[in-house]
Amino acid sequence: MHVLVTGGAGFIGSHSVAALLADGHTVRVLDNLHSGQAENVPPEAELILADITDQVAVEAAIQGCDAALHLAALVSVPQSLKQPIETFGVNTTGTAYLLEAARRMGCRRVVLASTCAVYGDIPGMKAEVAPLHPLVPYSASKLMAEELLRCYARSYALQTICLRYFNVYGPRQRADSPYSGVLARWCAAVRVGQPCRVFGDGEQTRDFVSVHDVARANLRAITSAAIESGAVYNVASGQALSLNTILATLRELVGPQMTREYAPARSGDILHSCGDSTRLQALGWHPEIELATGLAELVEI
Ligand code: UD2
Repeated sequence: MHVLVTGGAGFIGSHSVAALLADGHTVRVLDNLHSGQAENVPPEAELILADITDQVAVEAAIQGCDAALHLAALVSVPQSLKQPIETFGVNTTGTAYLLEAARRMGCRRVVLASTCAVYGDIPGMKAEVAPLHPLVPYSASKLMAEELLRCYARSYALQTICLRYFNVYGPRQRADSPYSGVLARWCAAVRVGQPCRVFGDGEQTRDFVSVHDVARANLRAITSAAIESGAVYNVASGQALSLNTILATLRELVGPQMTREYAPARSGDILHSCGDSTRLQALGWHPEIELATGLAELVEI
């Protein structure tokens, strides 16, 4: 297949590009390098430097592609509270441009990177049928993007699939911004002898899923004939771990030089998040990497 990966120079994108290439597909990347890096893109893939909100560029990029994996997005919860319009512009309008380009150019399938943040803070394990309760502009922007995919699946001959990732971590996740993911920030802090900063009391839980597992889920969503168009699938480990528990694991890995400091909780923060990925597992995908293994890989880098 010929596959377009938007955001393919980024964290999840570059791992997904590698997985697609290894499976024998031809890959084109569209990325504005806002948070991605050109050196993340394997030389076998074509890199187009453009913004997802550049309608003309998106249409040109998708030409000749059988499928698109749509990862280009602003992914930070706190950033979305400060910059809601930018978040809606990139995450929702950008998705509209991609879908329309896919329809016009005869691309057959679009896979969206959505998020468990659409479930909000309602307690309990989240299956795809759980009530939706987006709390912040980021989650609303992704839920609207999902609605656009469902609309295109119903209205046109386009297969669309939404993957709701839980907390993704792994190599190449940026650590250099206040908006970066927590495990990337902590591993970076450990490397330079700084304390790991915990927002809140550290008892909030997250379902951390390795980027390697996510890349395999993306590959499956792009290539599987059994996957249901118009549907949504959780991509989760199924295990909720508190930040304090993860810090204890990190300390076991790196030793007593790891220190921590507590700071006030972030506004918009969900307390507990854990996903049920039974639907995706029925298609043969399983989370394979335990958090301790994934953390060990991260601290070695
Ligand atoms: C992550 C994703 C988001 C979305 C969501 C779904 C990132 C950057 N964001 O948001 O796109 O998919 O998951 O749930 O990947 N924290 C600290 N110290 C730090 C940074 C964070 O204690 O230095 C806390 C933070 O307050 C939160 C938890 O760690 O309770 C996770 O924060 P995050 O920014 O890694 O991810 P989250 O869940 O806000």
